[in-house]
Amino acid sequence: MKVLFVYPDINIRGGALSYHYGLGFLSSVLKKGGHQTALQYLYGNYDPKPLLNKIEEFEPDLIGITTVSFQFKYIKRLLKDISGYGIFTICGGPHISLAPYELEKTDFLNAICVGEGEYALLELADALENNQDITKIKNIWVKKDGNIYSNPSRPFIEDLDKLPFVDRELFDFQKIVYSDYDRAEFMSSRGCPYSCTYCANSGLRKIAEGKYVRFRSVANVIAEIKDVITRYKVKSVYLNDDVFTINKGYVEEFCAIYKDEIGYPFEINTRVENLTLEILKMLKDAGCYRIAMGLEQGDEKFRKEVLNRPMSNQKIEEAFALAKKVGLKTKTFNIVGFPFETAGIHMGTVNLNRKIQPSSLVIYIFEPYPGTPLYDTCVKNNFIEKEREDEEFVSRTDTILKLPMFSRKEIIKCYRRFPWRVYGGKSFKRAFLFKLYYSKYGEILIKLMSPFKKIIQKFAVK
Ligand code: B12
Ligand code: SF4
Repeated sequence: MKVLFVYPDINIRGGALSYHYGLGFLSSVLKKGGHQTALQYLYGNYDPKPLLNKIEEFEPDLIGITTVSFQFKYIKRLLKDISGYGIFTICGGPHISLAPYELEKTDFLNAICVGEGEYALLELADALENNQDITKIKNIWVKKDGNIYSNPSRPFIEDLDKLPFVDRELFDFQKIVYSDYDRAEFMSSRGCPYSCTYCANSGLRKIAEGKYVRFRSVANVIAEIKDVITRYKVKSVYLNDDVFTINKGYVEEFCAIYKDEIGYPFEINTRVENLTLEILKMLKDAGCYRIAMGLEQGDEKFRKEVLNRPMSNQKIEEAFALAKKVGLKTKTFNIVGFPFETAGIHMGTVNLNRKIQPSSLVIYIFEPYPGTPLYDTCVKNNFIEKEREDEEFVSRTDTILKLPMFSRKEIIKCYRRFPWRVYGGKSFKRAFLFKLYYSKYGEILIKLMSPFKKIIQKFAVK
């Protein structure tokens, strides 16, 4: 059977193309099962034409679309635009897994996958190909003759090593690497042990039985990195796990083997609670050049009570100081525009970043994801402006919330001024470049400057 995957990445901020591990896994498993796969990557402004052309050319029997909440408004339009072909459609991914009620409400959508899709989609493709019953496949919900067949979930995949490596060929992977400073991305785990109220992990962990946080074996990850760096031109590696350092023994084993067998500079995501001088030294010694940590909000009480992130400011400062001590670059992730936040509370985020002086930072405007506690808070308090939900704007640069305590205008102002407030008077080049990046014209500038972005990045975060 021919399966066409769709990766909608519409109106997303930044100049890099991205790989999608979820689709990569699905494609590998389907190919192994004897099916053919192809991809339509939709980037930039909404435009269904490339997808329509791909359908004409590939003639798929099944169309599988991956969903994040922000893209779902475009997905509904796409489903309508391709409905004339009468091809079986299925959506999967974090949004639909946490908002399965969309199946009933969405026209031209035949099925959804709740949770992990590898074995479920394979069973569906096999069943469709052989004209068998498709209404009893675990993780797959089907809409048929006006009925919804909602099936139970299968347990989380226990042994990730049993899965094939992701299908990098499904994408133009070399182009993705080039667009991301010659960096190739990998994931050594699935799941996160924490439950921050704004994050999809808080809901995803509940949708199936079994162990949620799982790591692949170090040998399996190293073998994949070796395979990728041999086949593609890559200069550095990004381990994009939610939290790479959960297990000290794993980090130790990984660093020892990585240093010997790979040796490329690499970057990870981590949490301040996991960081000790010992772990940081191991990472540095193995070639890690930067660690990225979610700071998200700098007011300790707010962070604990509203976001369920109980780490203290002191712990955050210590972790960043230790990282600097061992010579690692740092990056903070920050959010503005949470429910119950005010411009004054947001200044806590500014002040903490100002103290830490990370090598680089990311700020975005809060987006409520269905299926998370903070989304429910927004609904309960009537904070979501329903009429603005389908409005077109670049993701995370605007808000659909109407907060009595923090106006939309103020949120956008705080978002744009953030880098200057953090770096102003401390690091002129960072203040200037990040200010440009987050300015009103940032999106256009990113596009114009993309041929020079490697030079700019070097200059900005050195
Ligand atoms: C790596 C990552 C990225 C990378 C790569 C993109 C990607 N999705 O792979 C980058 C940096 C580019 C990125 C960008 C964004 N991300 Co992101 N990202 C992640 C992260 C950390 C890991 C994703 C992953 O690889 N998981 C492992 C794979 C195996 O799981 P999976 O992708 O969910 O796929 C499985 C199932 O969902 C299912 N499935 C998925 N798609 C489909 C399709 C079909 C047809 C079927 C049958 C099944 C199926 O089967 C897959 C295999 O089991 C997650 C957090 C997380 N822990 O999941 C956030 C996460 C997915 N990102 C999120 C967001 C919001 C974004 C952005 C919108 C941010 C922005 N504004 O720029 C963009 C959107 C990009 C896009 N168009 O999808 C949110 C989504 C929440 C939501 N409800 O919308 C998450 C969950 C983090 C969070 N804060 O909660 N992201
Ligand atoms: S630590 Fe990060 S990935 Fe884990 S639940 Fe919190 S925000 Fe999500």
